Amino acid sequence: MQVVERAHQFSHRIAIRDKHQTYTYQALFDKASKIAHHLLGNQKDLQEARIAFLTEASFDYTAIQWGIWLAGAVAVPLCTLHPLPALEYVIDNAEASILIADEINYAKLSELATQKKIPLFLCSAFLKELEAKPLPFIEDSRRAMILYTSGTTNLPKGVVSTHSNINFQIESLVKAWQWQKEDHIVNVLPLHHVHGIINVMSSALWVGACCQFMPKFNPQKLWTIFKEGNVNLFMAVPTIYFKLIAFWDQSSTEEQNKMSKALQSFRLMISGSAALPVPVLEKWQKISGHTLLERYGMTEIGMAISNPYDSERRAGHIGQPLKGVQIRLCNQDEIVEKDDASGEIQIKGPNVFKEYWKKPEATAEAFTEDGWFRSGDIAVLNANYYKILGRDSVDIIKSGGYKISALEIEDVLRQHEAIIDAAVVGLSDPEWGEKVVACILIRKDVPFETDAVKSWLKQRLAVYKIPKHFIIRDKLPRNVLGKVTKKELRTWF
Ligand code: MLC
Ligand code: AMP
Repeated sequence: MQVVERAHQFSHRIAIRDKHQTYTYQALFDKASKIAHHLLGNQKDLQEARIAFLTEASFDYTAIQWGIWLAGAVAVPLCTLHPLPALEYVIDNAEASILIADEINYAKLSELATQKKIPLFLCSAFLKELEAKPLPFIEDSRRAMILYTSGTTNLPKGVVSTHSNINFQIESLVKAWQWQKEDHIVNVLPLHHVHGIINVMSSALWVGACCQFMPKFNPQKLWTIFKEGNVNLFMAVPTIYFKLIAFWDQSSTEEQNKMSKALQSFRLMISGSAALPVPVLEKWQKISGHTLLERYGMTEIGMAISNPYDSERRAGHIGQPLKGVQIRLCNQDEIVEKDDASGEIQIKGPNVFKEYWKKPEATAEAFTEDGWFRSGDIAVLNANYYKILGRDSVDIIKSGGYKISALEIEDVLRQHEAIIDAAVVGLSDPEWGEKVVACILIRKDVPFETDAVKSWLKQRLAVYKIPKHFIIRDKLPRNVLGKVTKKELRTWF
């Protein structure tokens, strides 16, 4: 919880700018303490109770996260894009005992909260002054946050990080990317994943910098913010750079000049969460004069590998291990010793998560016998720089930076009355990195209409998981064991 404790060093500096106003570190800490007192009620320490919260990216989001930590509880940020069944899954799985929502999202949770008899607080309820009692002392080894991530199982798993994991994850980035209190970053990323939470928001707040929230990414509005001249640091997924480039391309020459000029004063621009295509890096270089710094991470480990801040940033490569993080490549349990030979990236270090929530078997499977975390990403070491080659599972798709499980989508598709069977794959795509597509087998006696199926899916899955294309076939490609051969399926599209 060092990020919260450090706030006292920067009391009068601006911590957050959201759509309403700016807030100092003092205001942030005061609000967080007030929330902690409300949550504690008569208790001395919430003892790692899970508190799930649904708010847009704002001052309230940060104050709630800090308030939960100050009260000794575990923060479970919910995704504002999720439909009710997906939110319910997280709330149930995390066994949340308290829910919090802002005004925009309160109605979405209220029926669920009543049904489950879980108290639901509205952010504004925390305004009332309460008697300030001492707050609990929180050991760094305690659980701090659960983020849900899709994997090779059909339902997302809760990744539990301790305070000590989070402290390390933030501090390693602060050092590697030379964060300074004069920095001002605009955060356009969702706040239920490490990229937005750790790399952007928490790193800024660690050093006394300003984090400006833009809750819904919009290329035009983001270019306007860049042109205002306050922001000097930016981090995003490759799809966002792709969309910024598309907007720049369709602007007038005069406007393009203004946009490019605005980027000249930036200190640093970073890309991650998915492979940065070299043409995007090169085009951004032309537009902005900046070579994007590409880095590699994962919900379970925060960031692990990064191109250097002040020496060569190599296109198509993710760089070198961050200080204090150990990396090795393994091929079928053999450690890869030779350059140019590929293997799975395995990670060890204080950044690595504690466990998958209530899933001891999945946790054990995720580690080797000698304690290295298996990422599932295949890489090679090329003259001192790691390069990602792919993933060991065809069932994991990365679209616009979101990790998506093909199995989860297939399971939901099979529940549709017109669908007998389904297989989902990711197709390489310049905008999204990978695009979700589905091959389905349909019943002859039930009418089938793609748009209707998409609307039906939107009630059950986050919008970014909805397949962009469907093809209808009589059978799926299968191997002799009856398993769908997804590599072959890809060629059908
Ligand atoms: C939106 N859409 C997507 C999508 N996002 N489709 C596929 N993949 C996505 N990621 C669809 C919508 O469903 C909609 O479809 C259409 O695109 C327009 O929606 P939108 O909401 O206007 O899109 P936009 O705001 O432009 O969103 C794009 C985006 C967003 C790139 C800003 O996807 C995003 O915020 N991605 C970041 C995810 C992230 O933070 N990942 C980090 C995970 S942590 P339709 O059909 O309705 O028009 C991690 C570790 C690490 O990976 O290393 O960092
Ligand atoms: P998530 O589980 O959402 O945290 O996503 C983590 C995954 O994103 C990693 O396992 C990688 O597959 C992918 N990823 C993150 N950064 C990069 C990168 N720079 N290049 C390629 N893949 C990346």
